[in-house]
Order: sequence, then structure tokens, then C-alpha cells
Amino acid sequence: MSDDIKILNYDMPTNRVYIVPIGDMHIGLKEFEVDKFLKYRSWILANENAYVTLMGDIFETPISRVRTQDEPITPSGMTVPETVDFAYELFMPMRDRLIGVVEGNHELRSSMMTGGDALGTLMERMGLMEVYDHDTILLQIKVGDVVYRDMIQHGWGGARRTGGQVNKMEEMSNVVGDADIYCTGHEHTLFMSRWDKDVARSGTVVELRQVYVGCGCYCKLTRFQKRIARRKPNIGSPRIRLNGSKRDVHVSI
Ligand SMILES: [Mn+2]
Repeated sequence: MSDDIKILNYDMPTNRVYIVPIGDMHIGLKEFEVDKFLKYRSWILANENAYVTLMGDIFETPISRVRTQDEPITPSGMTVPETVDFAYELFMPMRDRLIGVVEGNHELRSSMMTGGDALGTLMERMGLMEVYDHDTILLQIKVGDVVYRDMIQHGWGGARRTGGQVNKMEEMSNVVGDADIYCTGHEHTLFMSRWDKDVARSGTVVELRQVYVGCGCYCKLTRFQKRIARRKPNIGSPRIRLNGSKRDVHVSI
């Protein structure tokens, strides 16, 4: 295994686990749907076997004169440090459920231009730097007798249509070939595709079900998206259920 990818190992205490990937909240935009986020948070807090991955673009972190940014400062009226305070209040109740966090392009562009990274600052304040990575994390999650591999990355590039978005994320299996789950955000679209592949395992061939999951968003259509005629975004998160008795991944979108 390459040392280039961060690997996090978990041994879950229950025989059934839900993973809820949350991404593209874009806190700082007026279009951030805090009520929708709080509904998902309530469900997560009410279910002890629900865990969360953060998929990046949690913060808008606006920068003047980039083409997606119509106002030079945070459109919601908050400064970037204030958005970090706000996010701290949103996430702290489910701090112990966060099992993997990756940076998005909106955070990255600000960290490259200014040296500051709002998501990294938040993770540091929450004491969660161990589960944070700028690029990619491979989660190895043991549920009952089964170890599931979940590869998470923010996503990249500008495909508008669903097919292009799915094609891009299927390329993740060129990096780690045998994950059970591949997740990206970035597209503000909820989608999934499924491949069933035969893989060699200690002298035998077994069928591996692989799911590719696009993780939606918490940010309704923005002026920028209207201007470039993007489709309406899908608000919310998928729910990925892992079975501890036999290898079985189920995804609801
Ligand atoms: Mn993005």
C-alpha cells in the first residue's frame, strides 16, 4: 500500500452501521440551508450507529474576484473566522461521530492564496486533526466480521451532466482498486452507480460489490449557478448502510 493515502481504521461496536457523508455546505453563502443540515444532524444524533464523513467545501471561504464569488466578502455577512465559530456550534454535538474529513476546492483555494484553511482550523479546534486530510482518506471500517473500505475525496473538475460526474468519480478506482465504497462531493448532486467485480482472494474468486456515491449538498441554487445554467442542486446526504453479518452495502439517496 502506498504511503501517499491516509488510512484510518475503525472497529465499530455494532453489527449495523450507517455512514452519512456530508459535504458542500458552503457556510458563508446566503444559500446555505442550515435547517436541512439540522434535520440530518438530528437523525444522526438519534442513531448511535450513524457516523459521518465530511466531504469538503464545508466553508465557502470567499476570495475576491474569483468567478464564483459575486460579493467580495462572505455573502451571509459573516467573516471567515465567524463561519468557523458557527460551524463549531453545528458540529460539536456530533464530534464523536466524525470518522473522516477531507478538504474541498473552496477551502483549498483560500489556503493556497492566504495560508489559512478554515476546515483545518475547525478540525484543530475540535481536536480532530487525526481524521483530517487535504486530499484523500481510505477508511477501513470493521462491522461485525466484515471490513469495509470507503475511499473519500472531495471531487474535482467541472462536468455538468450526471454521466460526466459519475465517470470522474469512477476513476477513483484507478487509485485504490478494491474499495467497497467511493464517495465524492463537489457536484452538488446525489447519485450512485454500482459495479460488481470478480476479485482474487486467497486462492479463490469472490464477487465484490462496489458503489460510487455522489454526496449532494446543503446549499440551494446560487446566483453563480443560475448564471451558468447549472441544474438545481440535490440537497441532503446519502445514507450508506453496512451489514456486519455478511458483506452488503446498501445506499439510499
Ligand atoms: Mn467543490
